[in-house]
Amino acid sequence: MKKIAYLLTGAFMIASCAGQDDGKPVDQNATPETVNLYRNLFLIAEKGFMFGHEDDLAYGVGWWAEEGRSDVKETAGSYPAVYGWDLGDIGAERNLDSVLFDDMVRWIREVYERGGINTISWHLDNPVSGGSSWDKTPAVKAILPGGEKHAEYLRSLNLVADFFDKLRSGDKKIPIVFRPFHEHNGDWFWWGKGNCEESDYIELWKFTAGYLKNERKINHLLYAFSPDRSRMDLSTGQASYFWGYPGDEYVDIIGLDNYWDVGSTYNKKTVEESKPELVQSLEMISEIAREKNKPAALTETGNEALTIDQWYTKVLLQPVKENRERIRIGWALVWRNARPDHMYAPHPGHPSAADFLEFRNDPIVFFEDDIEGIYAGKVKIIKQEERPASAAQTE
Ligand code: BMA
Repeated sequence: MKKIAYLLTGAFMIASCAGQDDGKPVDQNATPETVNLYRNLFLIAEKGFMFGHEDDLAYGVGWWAEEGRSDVKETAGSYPAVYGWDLGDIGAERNLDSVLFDDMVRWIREVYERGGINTISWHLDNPVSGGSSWDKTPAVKAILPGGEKHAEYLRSLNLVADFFDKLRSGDKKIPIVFRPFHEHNGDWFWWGKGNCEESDYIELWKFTAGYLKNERKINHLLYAFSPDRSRMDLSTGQASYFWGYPGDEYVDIIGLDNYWDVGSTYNKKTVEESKPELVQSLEMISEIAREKNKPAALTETGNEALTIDQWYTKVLLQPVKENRERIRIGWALVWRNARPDHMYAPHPGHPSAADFLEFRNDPIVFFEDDIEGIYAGKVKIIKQEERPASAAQTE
C-alpha cells in the first residue's frame, strides 16, 4: 500500500509538473493548430533550426510582387521555412515597406498551406507625434489605459486584430508568431529603453496581449519577446536579457535579434572576434528557454548586403554546430531583400549563392521542403529521416 502511495505521489508529481509546465502556449484558448505549432517548435530545436526570411514572397533584388517568386527559392531550391511580415502602417493599403496588405494576407495563407511558418512584427508609428517608429517622442504612457492617446492606440490595435482575424485557411485560423514592440532594450524605437519606463513597456505588452486574446478572441498567436543583442551586456548574465520582460505567462518564445555579433558595421570587433559572444548569446537564450520550458529563436539576424565571405556557413552555422549541445533555437530569420545594399538572403548570381546552397544542404538547417506537418501532431523532418533498409530495397 505504501509502495502504491509512493508510486501515486510520484506519478502525481510528474503529472502536476507537466500540467504546470507542459509546453503549451500562454493563451489558454490557443487553437489546436497553434498548440501543435508550439509543441513542434521544441522538436525542431532538438534537431536543428529553420531558416527564415523577411518579406520573402513580396519582393527580392530586382523584382517586386511576382507570384511564386522568392530569392531564397531561386537560389537554394526551396522556400524558407519561416516568413517574416510587418504590420507597420496597418489601415493603409500598403505597409511601411510598400507591401500591399491584401497580398500579405494571400501570401500568409499560401505559406500556411505549404507548411511554412509566419511571424509578424509591428513597426507602429508614434501615436503621440504621428512620426514613424523611429520617432523617439515618449508615447508608451500616453497609449496605456487612462492615457490621452489610448483611444488612438485601440484603433490601431483593432486594425491589427482585424488583420489577424482575416488569416484563415478554410475554417482554420492560421497560427502566427507575433513579435510586437521588438528590440525594446534599444533606444531607436519610441517603445525602447530610454524613451519609456520599463513598467510602462511591460504594461503595454500585457494590455496588448490581453486585449487581443480576451476582447478580440484572437487565439491563434504565439508571442515572441525579442530584445536586441547590441544593448545586452553579456557579462551580467541572464539579467541582460530581461529588461522589459512581461512575465512567463505573457511570452511564448524566447527570441533574440542579433546582428551585432555577426558582422554589424557598428561593432568594432570583427566577426571572428565576436564569435564567442554570438555563441554566448545563443547559449543564453537556449538556457533561459530550457529553464522556462519555452522555445528560443534567433528572431532577426543577418549581414547587410552580404559582404562577408561564407557568412551563412562560417558565421551563422558553424558556431551553432560547434555548440550543438547547448544551443537550441527553433529558427534564424534574416532581414529583407530590399535592394543590393540592403539585402540579407542571396539571389541567383550573388557571390554568396554557393555558400547559401551549402548552408541549405546541411542536415541541421531546415527549409520549407525539409519539414512536414508542423500544424499537426508531430512534425516530420524529411531531411533527417532515415529510410528503413527494407523500404529502400523494395523501391
Ligand atoms: C528596417 C529597414 C527599413 C524597414 C524596417 C521595417 O530594418 O529594413 O527599411 O522599413 O526595417 O521593415
